[in-house]
Amino acid sequence: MSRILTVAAAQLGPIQKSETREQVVARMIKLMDQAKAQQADLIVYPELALTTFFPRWYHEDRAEADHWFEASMPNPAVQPLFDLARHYKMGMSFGYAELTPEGQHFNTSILVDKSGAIIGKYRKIHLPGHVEFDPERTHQHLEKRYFEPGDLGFPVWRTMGGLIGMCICNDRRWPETYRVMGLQGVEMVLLGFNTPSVNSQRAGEGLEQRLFHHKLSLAAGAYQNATWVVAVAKAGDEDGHHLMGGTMIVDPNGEIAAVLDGEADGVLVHPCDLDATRFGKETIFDFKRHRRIEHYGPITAQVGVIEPS
Ligand code: ING
Repeated sequence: MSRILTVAAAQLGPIQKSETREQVVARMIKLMDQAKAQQADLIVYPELALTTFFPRWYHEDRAEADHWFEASMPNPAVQPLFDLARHYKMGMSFGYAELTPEGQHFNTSILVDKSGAIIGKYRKIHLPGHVEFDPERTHQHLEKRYFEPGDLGFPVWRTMGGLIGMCICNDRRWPETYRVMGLQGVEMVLLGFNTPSVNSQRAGEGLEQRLFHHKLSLAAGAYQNATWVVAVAKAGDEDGHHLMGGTMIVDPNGEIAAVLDGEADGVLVHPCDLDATRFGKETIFDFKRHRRIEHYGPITAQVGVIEPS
């Protein structure tokens, strides 16, 4: 049996500080048209898809960064995207900076079903980087300054004929991310990312090693939880700061099924058989048969390392 979900990974090239939401949405609509032409059921856009990766810019007063945030979703700037997705009967996911009515700031992604309804929301839990300006770094990565850790956990939703979850960028490096969704039976994890091509604290770590760790993290998460992983980049040079590409779709065996080359706007469409997750979930990663939770206590009992005395 096959349950095919045809997914379009919609990579965005660079978004400059000067670009408006309307200009970005117009680019996203062009990608949705391309996805429709290839019969995609679901389109996945990157992390912070509506703006430049603004956590690279330091503001003494954090409120000066609030203009990068969306105070409502949908809103007039993105409404054309929702309207077209509903017209195309296409599911959609994208990331954006969320400012809640209570004044909380999250790095968020949403899942929109084929009727255009927002059925899922995820708020980034693993925030990388730092809070204060760090002169030692070649560039700033101030996600801990501008966002709070997510407060929604790692949910999975039954939609589009399968079990779909989301995470965001740095989350993909943490096995707990995938396992919590794996324990809900996830069959496809959607994640957007904005990854600087160089390590701000280790000049020697460049694009090649960054891409290696990216693929390693996706393949491990997919294989160890028998799930598809759809990873979508915002890439290219944003105001002199380079973000890597690496948009790809990884199958439930941890194999890379499809890759999009380059750093420009583009769609990567692949028919994902959700039933390809069954073998792994029913054999080597049949959690209920193999896991030994009586030995896993430290994973949730402690945050950092406690070395033996
Ligand atoms: N970006 C990077 C990422 O996790 C990073 C930050 C890069 C952390 C490399 C560690 C190593 O891909 C975001 N936005 O999380």
